[in-house]
Amino acid sequence: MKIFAAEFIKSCVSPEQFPSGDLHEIAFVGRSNVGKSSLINSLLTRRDMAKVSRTPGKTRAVNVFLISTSDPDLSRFYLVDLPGYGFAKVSKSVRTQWGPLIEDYLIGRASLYQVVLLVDSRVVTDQDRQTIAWLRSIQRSPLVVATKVDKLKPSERVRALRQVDRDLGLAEGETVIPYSSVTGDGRDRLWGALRDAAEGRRADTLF
Ligand SMILES: Nc1nc2c(ncn2[C@@H]2O[C@H](COP(=O)(O)OP(=O)(O)OP(=O)(O)O)[C@@H](O)[C@H]2O)c(=O)[nH]1
Ligand SMILES: [Mg+2]
Repeated sequence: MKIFAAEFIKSCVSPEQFPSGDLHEIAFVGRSNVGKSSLINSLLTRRDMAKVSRTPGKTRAVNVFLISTSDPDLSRFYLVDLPGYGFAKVSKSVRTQWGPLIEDYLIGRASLYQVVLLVDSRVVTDQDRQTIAWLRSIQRSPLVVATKVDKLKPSERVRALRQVDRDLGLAEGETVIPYSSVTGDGRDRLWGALRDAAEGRRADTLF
């Protein structure tokens, strides 16, 4: 699959700024600093598409990118980078502004067809567990990606991924996709899963 174009469209701080809903969307959710923006760059093989920072709380708006690829199921779609949750250091007013924006977006967005939840492959937190429970409760069962696997020794990897699976209480048939934005490990698998989801969505619309 070739990525023909990847273009930053806009940064939204209120629902009126969300795109008109003319294309399907894939959104990336996860704790601050878990590696969402890095993963988006790695997935798109673009260095600086989404802004990455060592300081948690870098992404503060709903950032929308327009992607076109050679895959018929993913020929044109929006990729959405959401601000991270669980970053205590941002001011309370900023936090109360973020929460509802993300919640509104995830609950109400008709053109959103796949949520990708990122968790750190080395540690799943209570907030990650609450987030997956909440996503399930609003019928948005996510695709789960375990980030930063390059930080695990090869010998630790299988055990760590099993732990993530257990900690999140994944059901039969739900899997964790290991990913490293440093090595590109997991890129093909994640694209494959996104393609499968898009295919499923097309079948849904047809029947
Ligand atoms: N070793 C390693 N470091 C990573 C990986 N992905 C991200 N990082 C580092 O983790 C830090 C946070 O990455 P970001 O991509 O900005 O994280 P984010 O989830 O977008 O963070 P917020 O925008 O604050 O929500 C940066 O220092 C990255 O370089 C990875 O796969 N491996
Ligand atoms: Mg970010």
